[in-house]
Amino acid sequence: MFDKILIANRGEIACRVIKTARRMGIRTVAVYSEADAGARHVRLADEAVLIGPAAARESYLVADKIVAACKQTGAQAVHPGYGFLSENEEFAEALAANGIVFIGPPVSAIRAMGLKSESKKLMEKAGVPLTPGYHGDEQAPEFLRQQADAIGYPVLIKASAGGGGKGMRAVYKSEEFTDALASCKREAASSFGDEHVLIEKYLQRPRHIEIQVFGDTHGNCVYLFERDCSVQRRHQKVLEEAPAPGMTPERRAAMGKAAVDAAKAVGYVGAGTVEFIVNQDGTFYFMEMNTRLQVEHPVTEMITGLDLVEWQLRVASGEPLPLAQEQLAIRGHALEARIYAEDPDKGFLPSTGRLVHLAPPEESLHVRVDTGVEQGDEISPHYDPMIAKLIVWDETRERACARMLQSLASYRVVGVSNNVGFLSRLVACPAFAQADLDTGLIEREKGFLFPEGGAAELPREAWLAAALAELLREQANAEVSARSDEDPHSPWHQRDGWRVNATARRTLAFRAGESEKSVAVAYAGRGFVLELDGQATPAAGELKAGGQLRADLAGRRINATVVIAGEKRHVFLDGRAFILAAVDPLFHAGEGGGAEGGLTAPMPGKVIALVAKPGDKVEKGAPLLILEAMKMEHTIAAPAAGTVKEFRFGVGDQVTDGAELVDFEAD
Ligand code: MV4
Repeated sequence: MFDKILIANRGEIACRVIKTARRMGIRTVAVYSEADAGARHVRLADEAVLIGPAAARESYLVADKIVAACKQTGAQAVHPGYGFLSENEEFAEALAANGIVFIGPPVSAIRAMGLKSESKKLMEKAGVPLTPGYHGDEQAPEFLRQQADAIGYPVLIKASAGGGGKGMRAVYKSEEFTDALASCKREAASSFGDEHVLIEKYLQRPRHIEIQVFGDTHGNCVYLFERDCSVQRRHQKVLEEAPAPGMTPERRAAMGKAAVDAAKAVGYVGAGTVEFIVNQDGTFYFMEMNTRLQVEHPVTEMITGLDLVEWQLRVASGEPLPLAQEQLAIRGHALEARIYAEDPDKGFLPSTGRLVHLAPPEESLHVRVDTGVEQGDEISPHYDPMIAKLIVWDETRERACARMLQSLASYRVVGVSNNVGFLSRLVACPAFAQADLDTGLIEREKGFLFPEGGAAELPREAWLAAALAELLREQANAEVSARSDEDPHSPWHQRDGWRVNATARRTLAFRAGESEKSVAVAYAGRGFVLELDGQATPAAGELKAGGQLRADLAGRRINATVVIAGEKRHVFLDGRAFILAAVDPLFHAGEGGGAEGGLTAPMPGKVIALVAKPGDKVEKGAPLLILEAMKMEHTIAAPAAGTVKEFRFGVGDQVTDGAELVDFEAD
């Protein structure tokens, strides 16, 4: 077994490989780009080597730099993860030439499976079922039309040099074929520089079911059952599961045998995946073979109880497969959801930024989170914006779906747009819940998945939770301010709303989407009375670290999380996430001195609390000081992210309208 391995990757897969290596007592070397200097995989590894600038083509994709890092650290083997150089023949050869083990298949297998048309010929020879069609060299239009007629419509014309759904054209009747063929050839020539096409029977409503295979250097090869990856968007997998719903033991054995035959046909060693396209009636056809560990391998690990990276390390060091086929079995059902920093309401545009708040669900025997980031890390524009993979397991599919919904509901992400809400709707949608799966599910269910008018109407409790958290946070800030004041017991530090001849009232306003609501606040002993939409609700509660809110709303106890990010209030409540923006009626962000320089008093009043301190670096919207004016309290907040230089007044000072209150320097 190796003493030290290098992981030639980043993000969640690098962290995941390090975790297994560490459990096996193998030392780990990470490589990182300048953009990843603070990344989690660098923190987890025993040592790390800087290999270049942020751009992958100058760092993670430069084979020579990886080889140099191995020599520099004495790493005996390289785990390539997925993507980057994981299926790069030249990289595997460069490692071999330097006496470094590539943890993956032989170069010959990578090469054989890299050419889609060549791989189909190999599969045909091995008896692996191919989609009915014509894959030959004869390209005369009339000949191809006769082939299409013989296959039976609808047929699919595919560019041989295409892939990932590019260069495919469905044809529904013979008289359309010749024109469609001509346009496919033109597109293939311009897109791929090769106008060669193949013709296949068009599978309508297909499923994507793949078989995990594993070969060793002693001639053994097993299959570790199947994964259903039909839920995709633009050929990107979104949700994966194992086992495949509706799979019969006979069909599983047949697909497993076909996959093992495919692997043996190319002398496969290591972890590999044979992908099949499957009709709704279960008939299956070879699509392609991936010669790497797949992103979705955890669902196979959860139903078999195995660690596939451990198998990879054992096999790469010359050991035989740890188990034989008859020792492998399925238990329960697993689902994986890919958590991404992307905006489903903006066509899944990637979102970058700092993860101001990141709270994954608690891990257990049922819940696993494979992630490459922690709270405070950046989602960089240089790489895939994956935040994590959330994997759940339970005894049945139905319970696994419930577990997934519960886990997604407690996955809190603040600082970047994300797809957690979309994933929740996807798992909850009837077609998925009933396992009515095919590669067109997301498109077919878009009405349910992308509700019109954006976020649904916010529940009353979301507005009240935001207001209550605001008040409790101000109380906490004032207590902090009091403790640092020379007169900590001054009544001015109290946040109980006491006034000489009446209890002060104030208003908090919030906006969510198109709607804006005001919450009238009356102080009532240790709590408040919050009036919203004409209805008064006694409210009290406790705000703990991380924005955890335990609230009592008219006797109803609720738990929520309210996270401040600038003027935004992210409310996580009852499994859903809501984004509100604080609209302080007297908040003059950018007015009264603007983002630069001091902030001026919006009216005559008295300074009753300094919430920030000179030297504090604050986010936009963070409370700086509180004025009392017109029998109400007014929070003067940071007009932008920046630094509090100094306060012009102290607690108890009277200020005139327009008085300069604080010297503030925006970032
Ligand atoms: C097909 C097909 C229907 N009929 N072939 C898409 C890219 C490549 N993986 C093959 N693909 C397909 N080939 C026939 N004869 C439908 C697809 C397809 C698809 C396949 C698997 C997973 C997702 C897909 C999304 C769209 C189309």
